[in-house]
Amino acid sequence: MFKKILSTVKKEKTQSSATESLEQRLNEIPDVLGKQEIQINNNKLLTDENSLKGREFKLENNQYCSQAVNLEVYKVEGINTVYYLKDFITQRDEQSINDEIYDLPTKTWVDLTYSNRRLQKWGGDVTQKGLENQKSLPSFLEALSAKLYDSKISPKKSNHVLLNEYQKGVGIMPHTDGPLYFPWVNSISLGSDCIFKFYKDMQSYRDGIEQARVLLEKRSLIIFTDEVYKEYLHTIDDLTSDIVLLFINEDEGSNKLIKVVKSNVLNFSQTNLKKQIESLTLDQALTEDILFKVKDNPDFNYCIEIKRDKRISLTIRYVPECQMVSQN
Ligand SMILES: O=C(O)CCC(=O)C(=O)O
Repeated sequence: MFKKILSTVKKEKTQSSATESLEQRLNEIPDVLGKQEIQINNNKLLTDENSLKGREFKLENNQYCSQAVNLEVYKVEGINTVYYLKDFITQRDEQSINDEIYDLPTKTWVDLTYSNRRLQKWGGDVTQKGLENQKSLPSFLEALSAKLYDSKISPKKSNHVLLNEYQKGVGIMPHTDGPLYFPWVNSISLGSDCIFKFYKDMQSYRDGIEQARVLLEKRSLIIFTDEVYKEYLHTIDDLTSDIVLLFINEDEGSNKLIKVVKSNVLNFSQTNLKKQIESLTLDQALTEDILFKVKDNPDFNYCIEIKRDKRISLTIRYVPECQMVSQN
C-alpha cells in the first residue's frame, strides 16, 4: 500500500498521464473551449423542453441561505481570488440533484470524442456574439443559480451551466474558460473529491510549476475570478486517487489528537478532511490506514490517499446576452 502511494506521489511529480497526452490533445484542439462548444453544436443538442416543464426543485436550507455570505471568509490563502465553500449543498440535495441529472432525457448528454468525459450544456449557445438560443435552466439548476445570487455569493445571476461527468480516473486538461463568460466561475462538485490545480500559463504547466492545488470535496463550491479566471489555467489530473501531503508535528505524541501544521493543498484548513483527520490520534490514523508515512521529503512527513469516484461538476456562469444590432 505504502509503495503504491509513493509511486503515486512520484507520478504526480512527473505530472502523470495528463501531460503525456497533452501535446496530442492540444494539437487536436487548438482552442479548448471553442472546440468544446463546436462539439456540442455539432451534436445538435436537442433538449426535450416538455420533459423539463412542471418540475419544481427546492434546495434545503443551510448556512449559505440564511443571510448574505461574506465571501472573504472563504478566500483560499496563498492565491488571489479563489474561494472555497465546503458543504455548499446538503447531502440530500446532492442526491436529489444527482437524481434530476440522470432523469434528464439521455439525448442531453454529449460524449466528448477527445476525452472519456461527457457533458450537458444548459442555458443556450455561448458564441462570440454572446448567449444565443437562450433557454431557461432546468429547475434544479435554476435553484442553484438563485442560491448563488440570492446569498450574494455571485455578483451575476448565472444563466449558463456546463455539467461535466467524469468517470473514475478521468480529469480535464489545462484550460482557461475564455472571454465569452463573465469572469467568474462557480463550480459545485458532486459524488467525489478531487484535486484541482492552477497554473500560471502553459509553459508553467509543461515545466510542472503549479501555482495552487485546491482540494474539491463533494458538495463543495469553488469560485475563481479576475486574474485567476482570465490568465491561469485550471486542470484536474487523470488519476484514480489524489494524494494530500501533510506535515504533522510528531512531538505531540502518537496518542494525542493529530494537529496538521501544513499541507500541499492550499485550502486544507477549510476542508472537512482536516476535521476528520484531526479527530484521530496518530496511532489510530496509521493503524486504520488513513494516514501513511512519507519518507525523504523535507516538507511533508505524512500523506492521505483520497480515492476518486465518478464525479459530476456543475460549472455555473453568467454569459452576457447577445447585443441587439440595429437594422437601420
Ligand atoms: O470539473 C470541474 O470542477 C471543472 C470543470 C471545468 O473546468 C469546466 O467546465 O471548464
